[in-house]
Amino acid sequence: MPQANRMNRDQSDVMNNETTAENNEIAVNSSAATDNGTHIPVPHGLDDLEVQEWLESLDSLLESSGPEVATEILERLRAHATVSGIDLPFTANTPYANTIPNRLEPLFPGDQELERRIKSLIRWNALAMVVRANRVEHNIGGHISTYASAATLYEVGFNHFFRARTPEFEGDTVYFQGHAAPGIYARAFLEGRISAQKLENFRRELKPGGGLSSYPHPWLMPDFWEFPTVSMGLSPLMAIYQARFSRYLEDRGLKPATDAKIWAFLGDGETDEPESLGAITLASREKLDNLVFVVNCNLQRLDGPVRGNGQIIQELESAFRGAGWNVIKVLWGSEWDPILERDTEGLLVKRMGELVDGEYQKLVVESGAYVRQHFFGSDPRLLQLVEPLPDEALRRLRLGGHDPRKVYAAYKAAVEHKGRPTVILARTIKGYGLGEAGEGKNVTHQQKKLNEEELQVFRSRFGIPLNDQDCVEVPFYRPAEDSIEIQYLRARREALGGYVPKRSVRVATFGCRPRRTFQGILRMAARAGKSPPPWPTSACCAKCFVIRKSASSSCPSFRTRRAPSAWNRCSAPPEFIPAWARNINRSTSTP
Ligand SMILES: Cc1ncc(C[n+]2csc(CCOP(=O)(O)OP(=O)(O)O)c2C)c(N)n1
Repeated sequence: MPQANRMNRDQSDVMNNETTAENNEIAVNSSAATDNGTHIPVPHGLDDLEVQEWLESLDSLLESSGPEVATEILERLRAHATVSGIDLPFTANTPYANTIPNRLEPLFPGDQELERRIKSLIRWNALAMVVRANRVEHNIGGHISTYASAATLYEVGFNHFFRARTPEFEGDTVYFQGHAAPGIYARAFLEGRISAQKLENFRRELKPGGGLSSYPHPWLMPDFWEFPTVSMGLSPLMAIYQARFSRYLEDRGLKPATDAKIWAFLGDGETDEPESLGAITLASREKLDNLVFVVNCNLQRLDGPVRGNGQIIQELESAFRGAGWNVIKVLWGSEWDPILERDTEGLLVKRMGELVDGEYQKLVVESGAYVRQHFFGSDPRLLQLVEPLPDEALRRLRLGGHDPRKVYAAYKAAVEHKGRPTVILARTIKGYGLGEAGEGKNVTHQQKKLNEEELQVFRSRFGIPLNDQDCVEVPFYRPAEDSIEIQYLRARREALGGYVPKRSVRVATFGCRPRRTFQGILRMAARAGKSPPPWPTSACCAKCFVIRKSASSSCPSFRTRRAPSAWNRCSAPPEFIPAWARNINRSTSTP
């Protein structure tokens, strides 16, 4: 097929938001003008003007009636097309574009510049922790690149979304991607919750003064981590069941209904673990709108691309949409918006969807001139769109997962979404900011040491106030307690109820039964001699259970509905008391 024809078919694909079926015949409108080589004939005699009119009428509908009405009309058109005999090809994919367009983005509520400075300090300390540990002990391990790619995804969460547990509110539950742990420690260091000594002993918890575990684990750090999230695949599966259990407790009146969310952060490579996607249909079947997945799509895993010859983001989108999830793609940063705006023909979005991940990874490590030639250069009209931009600006076109405004918009839409769980597919660069030391490179996952020059480049890029000499020592850096950064960071956490992650144990305790309670059983067991049968143990347990049910001094199980007065003596925190019991808590009436 000649290039010109292929392009026109592609263009109509974008309009349809579909992949054109292979058997769709393309009739070339040979009479269409080819002015300066950019006007290309379109199929079935449809000309550009007609396409433009359809697009404009959709735009005006959007403007006058909003996205809900526009969606309804498109759905009706689709249904009408089907009954009219048009065999629309099936696709679970939307174009390779942001789900939330620029014009529907909410205002970013924070101080973006200040948040960037805080994030830069966290980046530096996370890197310093791994580099220092590996200087002291060769091959101690740890990961720099995972957090480097996910920093914005976490910081927007910490500054605006993750609510801590308070006496009044159960708090959000956050499953952190295990390999991003250095960044979470580095934030806790700025918050004043983890000492420099502990950072120094990363991965060496038994050193004098204590250290930090490689990955999240409540056994190893019982006051900090709430869940283990490595091996990969654990957190998505646990998050689904956590969200479901939360709803179970609410539906049975065992805890008050709240809008608390369960967040799970995972890597795109991690989604290949069978546990990761194994229960996603359960989440949609149960309508778990208290659940948000954030997939950090840096397109890489251990030593290469997740899908060199395909598109992991599109693949995940169809898997999650097919399973009934709300999918939000955050692919392109704000710098792309004016270019997209100039592109009235949808050519850029089409082009974005053409590249496979291996090609995108190549663009990440190349110059702006290369991006111009090999990405925009596929069509003279695309080249025209970026003509005013210098090469350096093309190299610096950010991806969506590194843009706080885009990430904020996605998180806000996710927490407000009703009736379905949400997955956010955020595109990032693995090793973001490492430059020659590993930004977007296949080796980046294993990067644990940086040379002097690489450290200085990183320091300068993120504006860390260390001179050339000091910076090669990779010291931990924390601004003064009264600095604007620390004040801001503390204020944000205060507004969200406190620090996260933080593990606190709240188990209702049961008093010890007096020995005489079990006297009869013990006497009979004694008669059995040295090796009593197993029944005395179970008899003791049964006795405890009976006592618990009658709630003489413990929490009744919810089956004690017939004995509500038991709740009067219950020492459980109020949110554990069922709604029906709370109402009658001070009365003696039976519900
Ligand atoms: C079950 C399991 N298999 C393999 C590993 C080894 N491993 C550690 S990190 C990693 C790649 C992670 O890739 P991805 O999920 O894309 O995260 P990224 O670091 O790129 O953000 C692998 C395979 C593991 N930790 N757990």
